[in-house]
Amino acid sequence: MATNDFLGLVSSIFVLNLDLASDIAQLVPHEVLLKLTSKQSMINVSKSLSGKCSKEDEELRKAARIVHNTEHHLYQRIDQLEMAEGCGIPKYFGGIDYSTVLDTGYFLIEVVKDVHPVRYYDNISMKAVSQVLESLARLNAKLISNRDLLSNFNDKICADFSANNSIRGGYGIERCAAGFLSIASRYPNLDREANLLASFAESDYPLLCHWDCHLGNVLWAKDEKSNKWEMLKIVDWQTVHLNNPIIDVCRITFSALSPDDFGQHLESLLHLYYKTLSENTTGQLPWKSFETMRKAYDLVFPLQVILVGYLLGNETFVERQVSRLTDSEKSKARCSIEAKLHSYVNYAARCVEKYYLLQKSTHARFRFVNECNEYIAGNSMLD
Ligand SMILES: *[C@@H]1O[C@H](CO)[C@@H](O)[C@H](O)[C@H]1NC(C)=O
Ligand SMILES: *[C@@H]1O[C@H](CO)[C@@H](O)[C@H](O)[C@H]1NC(C)=O
Ligand SMILES: *[C@@H]1O[C@H](CO)[C@@H](O)[C@H](O)[C@H]1NC(C)=O
Ligand SMILES: *[C@@H]1O[C@H](CO)[C@@H](O)[C@H](O)[C@H]1NC(C)=O
Ligand SMILES: CC(=O)N[C@H]1CO[C@H](CO)[C@@H](O)[C@@H]1O
Repeated sequence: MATNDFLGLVSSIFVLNLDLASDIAQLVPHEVLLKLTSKQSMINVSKSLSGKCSKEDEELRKAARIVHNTEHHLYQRIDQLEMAEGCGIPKYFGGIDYSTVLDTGYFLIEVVKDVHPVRYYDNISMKAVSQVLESLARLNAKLISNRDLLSNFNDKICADFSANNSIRGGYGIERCAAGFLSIASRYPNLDREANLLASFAESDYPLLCHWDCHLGNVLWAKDEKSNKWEMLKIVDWQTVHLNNPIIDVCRITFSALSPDDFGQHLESLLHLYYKTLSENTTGQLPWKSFETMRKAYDLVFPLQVILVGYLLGNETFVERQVSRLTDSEKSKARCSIEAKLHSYVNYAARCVEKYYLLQKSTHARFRFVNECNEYIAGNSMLD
């Protein structure tokens, strides 16, 4: 992972080779991955995106602290509970958070080998995507079995993130809900639909949600000869918090699968997720039945597409995705991205039509999606 392909936007990532005395060498790994986040890198990224540093240093330091600590604490806690295995989470070896030092925090996790760099034009196989769904389901199955653990997670890992999520405009459901309520107040004729969306898809109780579980935040292996994909680890847990876990299911299925696989295999993937979750826990699931979960997927899907999908319609974003390719590969990759965008905007529009619009006219459907896009574009939190 020591290549530029994996350099984080805000964090710096290094592979360290530890040269240790032989008695210690048995206890710690030879190689570790160091992920380091500093106040200054946060400021630099903010400047490079907006052309200026619009926020106060203090606020950026706070934001850096929160996102960094959130991920750090997740790895630490999962490791203490010996939950890394089977849940696709890298093993944790140590680190220091921002409570100890003011400007920089770091942590050490396992080095993952043979990672295949992915971009949005890649189609990850069904099998590899099902490994991600199983991992996410196992993680939450353990937390459902032990509700004390779940509240512990909330207090120890996500507390700052959840409580201070106004820093970048908030995340997930709360932000969406606020967004739709604001649509309702701005466009009285969309009042009913927007209010429906604001209260959308609540699960009976929230579980751990990665929130940014798109194909790029999963490390994959690919055997070029056999074209076999495999999930290695799920990374970049900076935005983990308690929320509707179906958000992760939406995000990974729509970003990673080819449009064909999405169309053909979505149902069986959702069944697999539900089965893994229900058969690995003794507690009560957040949904009454598979059908309730299935509906939650369709309710959450359009919002995920509105929040994330519009990136694929952005030329700058798409060109950045294809920049490493040769000219002939580029046009194929652009088509591949467009095909994905087309497939999930279409699915999202059908969900909107099915669940949110009383008036099932095409005009109403597109007006609604446009209104949402307009709102999100004006308040974008996705830098
Ligand atoms: C931030 O940017 C400055 C100047 O562009 C550079 O010297 C410095 O190394 C950067 N720091 C980090 C942590 O990225
Ligand atoms: C991904 O799959 C779609 C069909 O579902 C195909 O059109 C596209 O070319 C594929 N992309 C790549 C990079 O193979
Ligand atoms: C969880 O459930 C699946 C599907 O029912 C099963 O195959 C698996 O062995 C169970 N245990 C774990 C740890 O995934
Ligand atoms: C596309 O993204 C770039 C970079 O984030 C941004 O500057 C630009 O305004 C976006 N274009 C549109 C049409 O939203
Ligand atoms: C870094 C930071 O500002 N953390 C705050 C997040 O919110 C909690 C609860 O409101 C505060 O106690 C933390 O200080």
